[in-house]
Amino acid sequence: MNQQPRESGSTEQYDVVVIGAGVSGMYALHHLREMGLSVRVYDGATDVGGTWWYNRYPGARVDGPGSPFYCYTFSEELMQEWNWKETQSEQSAVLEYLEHVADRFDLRRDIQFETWVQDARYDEAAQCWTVETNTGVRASAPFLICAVGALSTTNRPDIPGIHDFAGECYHTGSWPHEPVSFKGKRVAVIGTGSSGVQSIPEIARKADHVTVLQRTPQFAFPCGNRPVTPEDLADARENWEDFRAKMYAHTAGFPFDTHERMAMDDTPEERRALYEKLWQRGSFQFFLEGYNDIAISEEANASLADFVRDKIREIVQDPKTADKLMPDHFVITKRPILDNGYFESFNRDNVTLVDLREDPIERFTANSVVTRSGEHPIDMLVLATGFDAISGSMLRLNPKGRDGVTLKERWQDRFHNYLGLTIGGFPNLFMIHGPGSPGVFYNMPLGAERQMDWIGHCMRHLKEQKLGAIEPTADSEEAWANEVSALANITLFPRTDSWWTGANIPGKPRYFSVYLGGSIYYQRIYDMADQGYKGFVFEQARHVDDAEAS
Ligand code: N01
Repeated sequence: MNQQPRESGSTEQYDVVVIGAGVSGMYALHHLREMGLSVRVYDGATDVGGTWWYNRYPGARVDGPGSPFYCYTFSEELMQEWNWKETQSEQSAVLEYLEHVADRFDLRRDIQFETWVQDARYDEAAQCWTVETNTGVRASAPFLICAVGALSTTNRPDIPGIHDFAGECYHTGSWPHEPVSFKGKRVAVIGTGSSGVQSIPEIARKADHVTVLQRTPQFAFPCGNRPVTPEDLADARENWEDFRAKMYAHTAGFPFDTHERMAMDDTPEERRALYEKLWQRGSFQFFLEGYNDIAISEEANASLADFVRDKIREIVQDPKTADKLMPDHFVITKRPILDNGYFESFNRDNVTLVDLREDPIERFTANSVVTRSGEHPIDMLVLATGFDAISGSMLRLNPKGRDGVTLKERWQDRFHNYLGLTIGGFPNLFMIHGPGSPGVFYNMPLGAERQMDWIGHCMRHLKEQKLGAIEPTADSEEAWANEVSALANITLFPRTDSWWTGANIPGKPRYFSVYLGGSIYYQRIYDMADQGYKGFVFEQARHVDDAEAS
């Protein structure tokens, strides 16, 4: 294959088109170039970073198990030379790392920024995808990789009068690049998920007044940010091979030991002592080093939920406000949140909590939000209302597959896919972190690498066998859907409304679409490949001469 793009009429020709230059698209580009392929990446932003380019709201930082293991693993040199400063890195630090990766591997020369792919359609006769962009570019390639992000398409609630609001209005997921000043302003924040919980304490420190508009009270755990010490870095560097092997083996892709103990194996005193220790430590240790049945057993779940509710009561001084902040769903069945002084914010004089369950928003005016109990004058509205997650960015792209069938048509009732990578009727299209993959339940840079490595493996297979197209059968999609659901149904996750179940987007198919098998997933997808790509159908290459020439 050829690394040089070719021109055919006004259509640029590549071996692969990649949509998205975030964490996944950047690795896809690097890996495909290493395979000797010509690649073009399109991204609407002005630079690399994806979610880390867009989510620059105050307080944004890594809210999972953090540095130095939220990173790429494909290059040992990259690991050895990068100095992570904090365990829960700020957004700017993660973006700096990704910019460094782009520099180091000279990625930008094959990325076209400020370019939205508006149309992607499959040409059955030519066995290729053609994309058209808002800048008038038209490009074709046998393969299309959608690295469009699991948390990229913002959810903007359609509340009466919201477009009449004349003050400043920002969504946390597409925060301005220019500094936003809160000084002397009355700010309303809608949303108390990760973005709201991270930003509210920061905004409260600067604004005149903050009105928090809360629909669902949330469990949040101490962020536990601490410096990455020279000793931590030296340990990771010296033992990198061991750490990497552990990351590959761990269910969520981090180099930690999995704990086998169940909550009811311990006495109430022992449980409380463990929860207290983990609370003091902070970060995701609660879930990684706590009991292994919190997401499965109602009793175990209640023991942790009660502990966190007690903590909220201890922190929040006004009992009425504390009552409104009490979560009543199964703990961790909404994405766990790490906070940096969120509950403490409600002890400030300049923060008011509005419980939308008893006092819903009725409308916005030019300068206020009106809830059932009355009017709250505001100068700024912050929408921390999340994303049309997991499937939303694929649907926004809405590729057209065989017979011109759109993805919106194909995904009307559920997000049909096989192995979380491919979709029937959409040959040679691959998703990274799409529905049906471990995606958002896994270390995302590592997951992107592992999925992309499999996609590369699959492309090599097609070339070696002189095959022109691959897609899954309807039966294999159904079997995969059953496997995804069977795993989810062991847990309490499907029993809570969350962005994992699509409940945050009106009209979205409501089911838990993430594959919960963790690292087993990567074994499963290679098993399928070893069995001759079981579950897929192929077409012979119709343009063997072209394929040979390229
Ligand atoms: O979004 P969310 P997020 N009226 O969907 C509320 C990742 N992340 O941006 O719970 C009123 O969690 C909604 O209420 P409810 C992380 O994985 C990573 O905070 O649906 N309220 C909820 O409170 C995270 O989980 C980082 O009832 C409305 C909030 O808005 C994911 O992104 C940082 C509403 C949305 O919470 C999403 O987090 C931040 C309406 N009409 C996020 N519509 C990192 O640092 C929605 N809400 C890596």
